[in-house]
Amino acid sequence: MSANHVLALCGGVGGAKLAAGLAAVLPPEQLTIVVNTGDDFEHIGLSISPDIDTVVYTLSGLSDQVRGWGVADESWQAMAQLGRLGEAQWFQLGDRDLAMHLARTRRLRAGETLSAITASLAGRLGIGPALVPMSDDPVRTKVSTADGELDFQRYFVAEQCRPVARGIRFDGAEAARPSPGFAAALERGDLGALIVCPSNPYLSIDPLLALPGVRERIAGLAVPRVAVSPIVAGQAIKGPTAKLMSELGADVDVTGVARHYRGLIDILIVDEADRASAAQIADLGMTAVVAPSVMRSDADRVALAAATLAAAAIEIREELPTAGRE
Ligand code: FO1
Repeated sequence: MSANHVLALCGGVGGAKLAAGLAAVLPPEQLTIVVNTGDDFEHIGLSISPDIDTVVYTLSGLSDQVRGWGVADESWQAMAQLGRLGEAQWFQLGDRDLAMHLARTRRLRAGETLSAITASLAGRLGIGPALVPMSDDPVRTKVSTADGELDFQRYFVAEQCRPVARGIRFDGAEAARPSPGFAAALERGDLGALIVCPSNPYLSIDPLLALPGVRERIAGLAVPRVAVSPIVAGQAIKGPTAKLMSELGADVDVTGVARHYRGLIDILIVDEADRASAAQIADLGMTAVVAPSVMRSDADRVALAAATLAAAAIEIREELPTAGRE
């Protein structure tokens, strides 16, 4: 048995792009994508799993690439009507996107697990690799700020990350179990690599690491463990990563990312712009591998996925899809 299975840990937008690249270059049975559910919440009676949605829409080609979340060619009739009826407007659900939340909510209420529902809905949209929530138990990210503790979506969407963050906790994580798919992937005999996608380390990857046993298991994995830095030249590629890192006292550069993943990661992929940090990353016990890390097109995603897998010594399909979409 060749050890070539790839386990990718992923949050929303940036992580989903690399996950799409990995899905393009690996046979589906060779890839498990585990997604953060710390952002999940209930809104107007519906169960929303934003990072799962972003990964599903990105891998199925349905995502709105400009907005970064939700479905392309969206309309907002239901939301407008809900507004007329006095329902909250701070979190927008498009008409097409609503279908996802309705289907998920109905099935959760009927007693199915989030894992089973995610696998089924992803399959319906033509996604091949295993797509797995980090847990079937509720874990809710809470951000402690100068204005008090905020539920994640209140902090992220309603407050646009404006309050200064003082700390983050993952409510429910101690009692939650890794989902069966996540736990099984960590124990696979044919596991060949762990990839940490360029998601926010604090908001998107830490919730997975907070699940009982996960951090210890990853720390003890004997396969190549590769993270892609979500910080390039001291700036976040997307979202509030840089602001949050600085508020939490971390260095806002690739060394800050390396320090955060110390003991869990062997190789950190950094952009050409951060080549000069290689020695400092080596001091933290990791090898820096330089590869273009800003994904603007489909071809960029494929190229970064190929570079990441090469760093992990995983062979990929010889014929790469190269068609780029800007
Ligand atoms: N992000 C926003 O900034 N505003 C929204 O109204 C919004 C709605 C939304 C609906 C469904 C969904 O799956 C995601 C949505 N997001 C929205 C994105 C999301 O809340 C965040 O980007 C992630 O939680 C962070 O990874």
